[in-house]
This record gives sequence, structure tokens and C-alpha cells, in this order.
Amino acid sequence: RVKSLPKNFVWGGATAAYQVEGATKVDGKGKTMWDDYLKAQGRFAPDPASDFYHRYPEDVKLAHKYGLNAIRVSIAWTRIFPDGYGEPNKAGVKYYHELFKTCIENDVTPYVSLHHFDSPKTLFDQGDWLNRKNIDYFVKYAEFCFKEFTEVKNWFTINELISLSSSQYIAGNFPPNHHFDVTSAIQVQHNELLAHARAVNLYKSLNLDGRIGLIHVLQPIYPITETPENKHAAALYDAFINRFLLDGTFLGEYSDETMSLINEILDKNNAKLDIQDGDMDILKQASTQNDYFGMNYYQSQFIQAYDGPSGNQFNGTGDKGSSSFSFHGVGQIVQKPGVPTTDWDWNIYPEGLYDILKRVSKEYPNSKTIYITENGLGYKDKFVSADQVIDDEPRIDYIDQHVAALLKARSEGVNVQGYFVWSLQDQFSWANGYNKRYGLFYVDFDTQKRYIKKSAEWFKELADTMK
Ligand code: BGP
Repeated sequence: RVKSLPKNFVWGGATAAYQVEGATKVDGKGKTMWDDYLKAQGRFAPDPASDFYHRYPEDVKLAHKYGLNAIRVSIAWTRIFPDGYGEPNKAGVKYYHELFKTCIENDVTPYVSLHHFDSPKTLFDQGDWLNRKNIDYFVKYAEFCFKEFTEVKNWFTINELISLSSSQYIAGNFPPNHHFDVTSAIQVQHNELLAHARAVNLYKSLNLDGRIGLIHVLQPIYPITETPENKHAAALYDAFINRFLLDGTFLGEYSDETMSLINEILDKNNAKLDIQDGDMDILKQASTQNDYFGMNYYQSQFIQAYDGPSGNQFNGTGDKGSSSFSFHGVGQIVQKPGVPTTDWDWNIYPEGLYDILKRVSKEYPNSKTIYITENGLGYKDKFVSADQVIDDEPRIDYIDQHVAALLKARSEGVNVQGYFVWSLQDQFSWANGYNKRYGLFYVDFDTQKRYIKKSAEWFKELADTMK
């Protein structure tokens, strides 16, 4: 199957600064919105995570050894600017130069995001993405990185705009934990899009020798049955979590149909969206300038029409069947019989990846080249003994099915050029902690030793068949 792939097809492993680095208090790093929040919550700590700050040479070498030719990392804004702005912190700058050098020397190309959920605490306290000044600060930080880290040829501005916005303001499982604050959730989406677009326009004006894009997680929404009410519910929720952002990124406008669905949600929830003069020109200018599109895909959702009150239960513990989600005037998430779920209630539905790849390439040609920048399975991996490879057969099965969906879409003309598994090594999960593992490499968080999982061996075989 994979023999049909070009030699330069990207097989990568993904990470994010705050989830792997640890070392949150060293070398002048500033606090993110998470530090005090996690401490107060008392469930789990971001230190030492996978201690990537110190152990990246080992992880990068392992990546290479197991056939990966790329890695996704993010720069922690607060290692460069501890307060989000001001004078750059030399130790932070040095760390990332060394990390990128190690990647390049090991033939593991770095794909680098500037923002992966880790807003500086100082800026978070000033409103985070709800504060339009945040956009200026982000663009300044981006400009510094573009000019400083010229060894990076593959940039992403922001990771998963929707996850940040909806985890902060709809589901309430990221700080500041607002529930169904629809005004903030939609405004943050728009403001993040503006920040992305301004960074892209700037990058292109600098004529640097590299590529830039952003990352959206896409979650196809299917009506549970084909009634007009359920179909409308699916269209509404799709507009809120996928379409608004795709339109803003690749059309540079919110289409009339998208806005009519968004306005219906806003009206029903007494919410509003503020679009200022000039915003849409910025989005328009950027919409054709993205070099590629990073698509994260984990799951699809099934929905039925619903007009009752909003409410949700977040499953952050891995107690299967404990989650629920109902959005007033939009819909209620339901289970589809026959679709398997993970312990965290995420649907395993590779067809969704195929469908969304087809849709994006058809409806958003400005997305150009697509990379799957995250896909993987959260699983309670079991360590048996140091000399026994960790058996994560369900993860292999998950990845295999999703790679097959990717290849099917590719064989029908969708321009997919790479696949990054989430995640390279086990790491810290924002709202779930340490028992939700995703890695190809197992991390013993007490000793920080790495152990091979079967999925890493499987991945190596996959990559080797292309040689
Ligand atoms: C994406 C994020 C990652 C990662 C992953 C798995 O939304 O970009 O940072 O955490 O999902 O999610 P979780 O850790 O919640 O299972």
C-alpha cells in the first residue's frame, strides 16, 4: 500500500512544548496560564512531564531510529518572552537553536508551532485572545522567531484554534473554565484567525526560505439519523467547530451560509461577534498565502437536534461512558451504535478522516498541501518489564485504519504529504494528566526512562517499506 508514496513523504511524531519539556521554572521561563491553575487543581503537575527539555537528544535519536523523518515541536512563548513581550530571554533562544540543530543533524525535520495552548500568564490575565492587543503581542513574538530561527523551514502559527476556544469557553476544561460562554468562544476563534493571518502576511513579506500554515483539528459532525432536524443540528455544530475556521483561513471570508448558521447559534444563546473594520481584509490577504495546512484528526461526532439547556460532563479520567455534551439550540452529542469508543469516550471512526480530507480538498483548494499533523490513540498502556516490548495493539490498529483512510483519499487525488502520529513519546495531557498515553515510546515518568512500544516497531516497518 504505502509503496505508492513518494520518497519524501513525511512520517513524523508530534509533541508540544508544555506537554513534554517539563523544566517549567528553569532558565528564566515565564509562567503560562497553566502553572498556577494546575497547582490549585492539584490533580497533576506539568513537571517533569517527559523532561524533553533535557532529554530531547535521546528522543530525537529514537525518532530517527524508528523511521521517523520529522518531528512536530512547539516553541514555548514564555521561554522566549517570559511575560509575552519585552526583551527576549537568551537561555530560551539558545535552547531552541540547540533543539533544532539536533533534529536537523539526525535527519528529523522540525515542524514548529508558535502557540500550542500555552498562553503566557501575564497575557492570559489581560484577557488572552479576547484582548485584541494579544494579537499584536503574538505577531511580535512570531516576527522575532521567524528572524531568529531561520534554520526552521516549516512553521505553524497556532495549534487547534477551536480546541483552545471551546475548551476555555464552552466545555470549561481549560482555564478560565467558562461554560457555554458563546460570545467569548466565537470571538476567540475570530481573534486567533486574525493573529494567524497577520503572522502569515508578515512571514510572506519577509521573503524567508520556508513554509507557513496553521493547524486545525477537524471533527466531522454527522446527523445520528437523516431527519431534517438532525441534519440541521449537524450543520450548526459543524459551522461552529469546523466551518467558521476553515472559511476564515482559506476563503478569507465567512460565507453567507456559514454566517447564517453561526448567527442562528449566537441568537439562540444571546451571544454576539465583533468583527472590526479591516479584519476581513487581513484574512483575505492571508487566505491564499498559506503554504500548507496541518490537519489534526482524532474523531467524528454524531448529533441529534436539541433545544434544552446546555450542559456537559467532561471525561478526563478514562472512565468509559462518563461524558455528555448538549449545546442549547445546536444539538446533543449521541453514540452511534457500532462505532467503538476509547476509554475517554472518543469515537474511533477512520471514515471521518477520509470524508474530511475529501471535503477540505474540494471546498478549500487554498489549503494546498495537507499534512495530518496529529492522529493517535489515548490508551492506558501497561508496562510489564524492562525487557518486554509494550504491547499496544489497539494503537497499531487505530493508526493502521487511519493511515488507510489517508491513503484512500490520496489515491483519489487529495494532496496529503505527511502523517504525524500523536504522540512521539508519552507525555502530559492537559485535562487528563498522565494516564492517557499516546506515545510510540513509553515514558516511565518516575525514572524518565524510555521503553519501546510495539507501535514504534510497527511504524519502523511502515517507513522501511518505502525505502
Ligand atoms: C490535541 C492537542 C494535543 C493533545 C491531543 C490529545 O487536541 O493538540 O495537545 O493533547 O489533542 O488530546 P488529549 O491530551 O486531551 O487526549
